[in-house]
Amino acid sequence: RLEAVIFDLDGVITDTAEYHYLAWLALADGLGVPFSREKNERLKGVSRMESLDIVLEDSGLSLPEAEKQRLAEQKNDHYREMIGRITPEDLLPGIPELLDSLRERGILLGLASASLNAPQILERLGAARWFQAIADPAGLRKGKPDPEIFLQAAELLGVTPGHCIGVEDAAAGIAAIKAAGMKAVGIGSAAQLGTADLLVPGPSGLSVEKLMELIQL
Ligand code: B16
Ligand code: MG
Repeated sequence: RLEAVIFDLDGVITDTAEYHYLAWLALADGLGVPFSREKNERLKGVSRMESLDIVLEDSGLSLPEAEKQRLAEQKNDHYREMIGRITPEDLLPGIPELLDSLRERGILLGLASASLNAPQILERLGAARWFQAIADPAGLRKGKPDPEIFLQAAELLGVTPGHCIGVEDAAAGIAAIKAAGMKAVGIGSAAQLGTADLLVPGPSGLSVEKLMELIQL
């Protein structure tokens, strides 16, 4: 029986993935480092500092830690400027209906976002009211693809992973969900998320019925 659905935020509930891309692109341009949408795929679900390492990996630059912190902060300031304009209109199509109907069935909702900005984004979206638990990425030992963040969300909800579904737009996130022993729903394309148990192009392709079918215990 399905007891809980644990959602990723960026790219699943709202399209902040695009703002992350624009902020990293601006940073890379400023440094004269090549950056592409293809490379950006690898940053999805990955923490800020790890993302910076990926952005810099082929640059030949070897920067001191303090400089890397400064660059990460610069990217985050730019990103926060963009997310400051988010409104409830920025919930992805299908999300309000899906979250409402899951809650009507008594299914618990959790958030497993690697973003330290997630609480502010939820607030701006008016989406905090749907969630019974929000995992805290700041205290994690390992990020996605490690299952830790999904397991933490399940624990906070008081449910066992076998009764949970995770929803993700990132390859690292799908790997994390599977490693947690949950069913994985991918939002995106088979090229990136081929290992998901159910794949849809966007959240409007999901329904409570489709999700419940994934767990028939
Ligand atoms: P921040 P998610 C992730 O959020 C993003 O996908 C990833 O691109 C970003 O680097 C990470 O959050 C950290 O975000 O810089 O805001 O702390 O997809 O796990 O909701
Ligand atoms: Mg994501």
